[in-house]
Amino acid sequence: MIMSDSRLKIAIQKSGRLSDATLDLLKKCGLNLNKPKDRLIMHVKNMPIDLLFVRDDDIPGLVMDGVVDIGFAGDNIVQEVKLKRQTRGEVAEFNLLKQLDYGNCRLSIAFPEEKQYESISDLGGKTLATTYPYLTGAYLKGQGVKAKTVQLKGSVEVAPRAGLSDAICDIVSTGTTLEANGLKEVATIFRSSAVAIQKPDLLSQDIQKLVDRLMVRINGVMQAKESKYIMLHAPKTQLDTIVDLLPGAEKPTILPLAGSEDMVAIHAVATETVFWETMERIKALGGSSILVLPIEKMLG
Ligand code: PRT
Ligand code: ZN
Repeated sequence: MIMSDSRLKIAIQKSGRLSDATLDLLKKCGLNLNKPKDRLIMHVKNMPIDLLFVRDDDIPGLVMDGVVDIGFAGDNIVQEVKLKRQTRGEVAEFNLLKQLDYGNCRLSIAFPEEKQYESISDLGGKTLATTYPYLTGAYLKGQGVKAKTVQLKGSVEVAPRAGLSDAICDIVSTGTTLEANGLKEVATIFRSSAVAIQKPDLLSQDIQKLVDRLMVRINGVMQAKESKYIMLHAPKTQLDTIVDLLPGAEKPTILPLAGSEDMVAIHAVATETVFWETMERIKALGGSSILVLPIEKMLG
């Protein structure tokens, strides 16, 4: 299978932490697709889009070189590749389309628990194992610390115990891996999430239109995830107080309730989390039949 120039080319991680969330997002945007088993390229049936399944490390470069139009990758790997390419004098441009709401993590320096650590200057003359030598090097340089980095593609957390380094700089999400390996997090150097990036060169008009449409849909999916549809019955006397309690709901719909003179129905979209406490307060004000429903898509 080959990729065609008349179709939007998107690179996503083949298998890893970002794969399912990215495929899920694209499906919610209306792309008709199933995860292929061992295929590199997949043609989306209902839209002129081709998906390229690759390793996350390759995605930023494919976008910067214009081999694909768009890529979904962790910002950590995007920034690392950018710094690496800049250092080597290679093409390192891209356009950030959207910071996404998954793949959240941080790149942190961690030190063995039993070793004394006061401040970042304690790293002077030390060796750090990391998958991100450019981001780590830039941070240390910015802090005025002269330390050495050794690049490891995996199992970074075992490097100090294996005698390969004094400390590490690795991706942390819950902190469980550091703890399990007797390491303490001493400095966060970068906060990351998945991002959608676009190649720097101009796209053809049709392809750019498709990208714009996709971005509107991505925004709609992300907005819908944060929002909830609220329906409830409220006494007319408490209407204003109850409407004020609804989080981020601007213009609620107020409807008469059949067979009731003093109660109305309120329908509203809340753009923030609706907490149990809010619902309890509404109930205490005489509200009833309080429903909080998920929203699948939002437009406009
Ligand atoms: O095969 P391929 O090269 O595509 O994948 P990969 O193995 O290099 O990457 P993968 O799938 O592990 O991660 C892809 C992206 O997910 C990363 O570039 C980050 O942007 C993001 N991400 C989010 C994470 C984590 N959370 C994460 N916890 N990437 C890695 N980890 C690892 C970390 O390296 C460490 O080993 O999980 C461990 C720490 O997790 P906690 O929860 O114990 O702190
Ligand atoms: Zn990788």
